[in-house]
Amino acid sequence: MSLVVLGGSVSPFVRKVRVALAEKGLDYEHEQVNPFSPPAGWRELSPLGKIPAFRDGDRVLADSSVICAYLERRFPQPALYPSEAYDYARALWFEEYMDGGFVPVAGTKVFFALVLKPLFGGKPEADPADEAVARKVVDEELPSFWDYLEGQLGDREFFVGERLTIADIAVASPHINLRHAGVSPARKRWPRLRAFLDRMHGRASFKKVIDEETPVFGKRSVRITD
Ligand SMILES: N[C@@H](CCC(=O)N[C@@H](CS)C(=O)NCC(=O)O)C(=O)O
Repeated sequence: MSLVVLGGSVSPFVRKVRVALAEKGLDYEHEQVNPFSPPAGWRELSPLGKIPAFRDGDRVLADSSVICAYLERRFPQPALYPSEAYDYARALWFEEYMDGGFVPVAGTKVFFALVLKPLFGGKPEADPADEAVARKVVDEELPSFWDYLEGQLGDREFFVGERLTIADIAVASPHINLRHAGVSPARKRWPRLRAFLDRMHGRASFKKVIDEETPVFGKRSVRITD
């Protein structure tokens, strides 16, 4: 068996696949691919040009949600998707809420501006104008996502059912990008969500990727939330 994840570690979508593989106890190879300067033939692996792509022997797939769904059928245990119909759909909903709703806001307007842009530009700090925009997004756009997540989680340990699902992985993954940018949901206002993130980021599957990424991406000196 040879499983290969292709895509830069810092992508929340690549991370989602890597954490799912780790939670299933699967070994895999990881090839770093920058979607903005991809290797020759990249579109044959990823027709939309995005990361991640995935290889299982001579089978090729793209899109983190598709890859995770494939992994679930191919390696059913431990299950990362609930079996009950409504719970299953709810888990998919949280995955979509994060991938399609949260990441476009948090990833581009905060993480890219505060971390990747200065890093690629060889600058020690973010551009003050970008930082001002990021602060505004953190103050005005992210709270409604965090309010929703806090309410949906309630007093439970996981977002859907009694054990870890793809919903939890999808919620926790892009919050690592925010963490690299010095941003987290404030403990006082979103205590359950923040405790959930602490629990998730402390799991071996997440800790491994965090330990790998933090020396490269987590060097910001400015923290814009507590
Ligand atoms: N729905 C896709 C989204 C993947 C995605 O947007 N990846 C970003 C990096 S985080 C990318 O490859 N961007 C390059 C581009 O849009 O050309 C998934 O879940 O895999």
